[in-house]
Amino acid sequence: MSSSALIVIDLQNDFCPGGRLAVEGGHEIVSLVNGLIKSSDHVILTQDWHPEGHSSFASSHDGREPFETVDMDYGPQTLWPDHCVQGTDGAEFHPDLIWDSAELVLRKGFRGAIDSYSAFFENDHKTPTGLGGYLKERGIKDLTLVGLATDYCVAYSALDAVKLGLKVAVRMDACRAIDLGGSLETMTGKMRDAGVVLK
Ligand code: VGL
Ligand code: ZN
Repeated sequence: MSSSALIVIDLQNDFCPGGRLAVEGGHEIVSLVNGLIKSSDHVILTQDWHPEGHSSFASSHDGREPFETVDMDYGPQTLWPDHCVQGTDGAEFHPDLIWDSAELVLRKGFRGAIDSYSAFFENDHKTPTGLGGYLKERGIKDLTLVGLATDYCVAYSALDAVKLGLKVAVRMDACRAIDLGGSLETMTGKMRDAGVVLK
């Protein structure tokens, strides 16, 4: 029998107000997400987990500022303020998130030379995180995604999940966006076109 899972994307301190890459209203989704965690059969969390000096940090590129784009071997990469550094408070989950029932915490973005927005593939769109295989082995075919940020890690995860043949819904009310240069509209359109159910 196939089953379904809730995937909570990057609901971490650095993406909430007061954090180093704060998403407007990021903290507002916590109680809604807690309710969804309670009513889900299986819960998986992702955790953005960068080493110090990560290549996605503007501070690692001379003369570059956060939110500029650079060309990496694997394609264009937006530069970010330092965030979610391994072992720091900013990388912890929001303190009000009740995630005891989570069956898997998947860390991503831990390789210095490459970023990973998606929970399934790093930003070269080739290197797997292992999540696809994990879900396959467990017979989980149906996903609901929530978390931060709608237009980056949530959207890239949703699009990859569809490519892997999974049935995917995004609870937009339990997500918040960075919205850089129209990215929310662009990525919402891409999700809709790909067959992601936007709730
Ligand atoms: C994210 C930018 C950089 C996200 C992670 O979780 O959406 N965005 N790292
Ligand atoms: Zn990151």
